[in-house]
Amino acid sequence: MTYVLGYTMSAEEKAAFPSLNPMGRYPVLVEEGQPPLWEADAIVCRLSALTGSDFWRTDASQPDMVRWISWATHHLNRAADPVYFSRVVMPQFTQDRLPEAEIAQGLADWAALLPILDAHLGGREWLLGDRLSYADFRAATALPFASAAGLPLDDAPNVRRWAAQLDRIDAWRDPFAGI
Ligand SMILES: N[C@@H](CCC(=O)N[C@@H](CS)C(=O)NCC(=O)O)C(=O)O
Repeated sequence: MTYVLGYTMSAEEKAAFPSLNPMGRYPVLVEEGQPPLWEADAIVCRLSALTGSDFWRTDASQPDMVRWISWATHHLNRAADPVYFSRVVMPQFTQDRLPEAEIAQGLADWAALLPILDAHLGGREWLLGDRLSYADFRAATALPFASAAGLPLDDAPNVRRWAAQLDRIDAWRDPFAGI
């Protein structure tokens, strides 16, 4: 049996976690006869192979996909993180906020990076062309929270169009439906 441990874990599953993931984090993919697989990107890669999907590309577009995953992880999402964390997450449990300089740096980086994404999406339906891939999900990680976090999209019409496209995917728009 194959299953992904995540937000719906029982207390018993959580208690077993240290042996499944030395990071103590989820998700973790558990497959019979295989060591537990942790890190979301690796899990998507494996699930895509198991289901015969090209959501994780294995063809000539694979380097392009990895490029956007890497760029989003190391640049765009890193810029958005402190802004989102301080303005959306922290208010839910504390009066504290991240230092204003950290927010300002995140916003400046976001403003500098977003045009790169917007230019690439001009004339392309998805990041890799005409079909959705995991790169779209990774690069769009901050978009569902952009408005609440005050991450501007005003000068990025292609990004807004692409975000609206993603929102038409049920599992993207409401990932916790039914949980
Ligand atoms: N780089 C890891 C991040 C994993 C991670 O930070 N997961 C969060 C949930 S999204 C977590 O387990 N946090 C600890 C907790 O909530 O107890 C990945 O991509 O899987």
